[in-house]
Amino acid sequence: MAFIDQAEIQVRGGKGGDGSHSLHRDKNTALGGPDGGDGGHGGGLWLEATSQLRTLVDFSYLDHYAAEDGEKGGKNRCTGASGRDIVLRVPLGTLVKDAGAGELLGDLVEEGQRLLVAQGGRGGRGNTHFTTPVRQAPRLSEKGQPGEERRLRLELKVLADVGLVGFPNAGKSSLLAASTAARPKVASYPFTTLEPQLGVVRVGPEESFVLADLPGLIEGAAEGHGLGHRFLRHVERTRVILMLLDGAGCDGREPLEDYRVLRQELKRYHPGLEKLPHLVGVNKMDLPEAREAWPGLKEFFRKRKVPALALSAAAHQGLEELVKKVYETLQKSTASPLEEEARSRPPKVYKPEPRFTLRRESGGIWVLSGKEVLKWVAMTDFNNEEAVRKLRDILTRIGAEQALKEAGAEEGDTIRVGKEEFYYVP
Ligand SMILES: Nc1nc2c(ncn2[C@@H]2O[C@H](COP(=O)(O)OP(=O)(O)OP(=O)(O)O)[C@@H](O)[C@H]2O)c(=O)[nH]1
Ligand SMILES: [Mg+2]
Repeated sequence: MAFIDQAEIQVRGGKGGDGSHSLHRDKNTALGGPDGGDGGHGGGLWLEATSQLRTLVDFSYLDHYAAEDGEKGGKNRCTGASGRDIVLRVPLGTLVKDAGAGELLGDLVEEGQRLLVAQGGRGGRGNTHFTTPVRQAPRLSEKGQPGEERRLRLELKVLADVGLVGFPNAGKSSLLAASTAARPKVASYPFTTLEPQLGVVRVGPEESFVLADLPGLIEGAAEGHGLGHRFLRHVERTRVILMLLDGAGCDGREPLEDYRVLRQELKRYHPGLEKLPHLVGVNKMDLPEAREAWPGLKEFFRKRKVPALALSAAAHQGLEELVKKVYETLQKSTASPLEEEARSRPPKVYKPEPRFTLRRESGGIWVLSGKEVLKWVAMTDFNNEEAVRKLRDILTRIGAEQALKEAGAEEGDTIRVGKEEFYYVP
């Protein structure tokens, strides 16, 4: 199955059911009162985190999701049935953003954690609510409110404590296989690993950490070479980076040059990433070339105070020590500094929206707009005079009527709100 770690989807809550404007009739009462019930509420659309999924691939086939609409209200004050909620399952570690504004809506990191991403619309009220001394036999009822609708951007950042970074063929997957129960594919060609692989490293009876084996990086990953940078997003959540170098320089590599390039690519991907605590593992010590190179490498890293260890993933040498050292480093670093940085960013300042806006189109049509106005219009049943009258009351109350007058609207002018058009009557 393909590994997909980002997706965009359109979500919509269910529409609220329309209120009923039924009038009660029976043989014993000459004139019945209003008995129209409320519409049911629309269902909500939720996301839920589960460890059973590893990718966002399901969302690449279908990109529109809607919860169930509420049912219409009925006679005898019967409330319509509420629409069912829909729960979309996403892998643990999914960040949910508004695709437009980019605002972070939630970060689903715990099993079963839920986030409501599109609220269902409120059911319209039936005419029983509108009995007033003046409206003796009201025909007035509301339409259901539309469900909330938005475009979401989902980004998966796997949850791992330690990210394993290195050139292709350095032996990252071999190390994951040697130190965890995971069984990633190991092969002598570059880019064997095409998607992040996770494994749990047991350090002691109670101690463990999650290691992520990431696809190989090469120079120019920032410009899209090799598999590019895109898997580095998964390192952003890790607290420690383990850089694995091929000590034997197979494929004509030079370990120190690899180290330099890896650091550079991390930094190019996300300035600050190169400052995450990191350790170096020099692999393939079962080969004489690696053993020969080791003293020089050891000295190089000692001078720079970078913890470096020699190992052989194939021969299972030096693994215990490496695991211990990684665990120690992990314990010293509490949270990913990059995550912290993201959290401490000042929240965006939102300007309160005006209750409506008014403009005039070229054909002389007045266009009234704004969330609130659109909502009321959507809830109005235009075949129902009472409902239209109520809408007028509302437009007057929020000042739209006044604004039209001041702008010079004249009787008979067309006013457009959303898809509806009506005549202006002062
Ligand atoms: N001699 C020796 N060979 C090793 C060692 N570790 C890995 N290899 C070999 O190196 C090759 C690449 O190993 P992988 O574990 O697939 O390397 P990788 O870093 O995951 O590679 P990509 O997924 O392509 O980025 C394979 O042929 C392994 O058998 C080691 O400690 N010693
Ligand atoms: Mg691999």
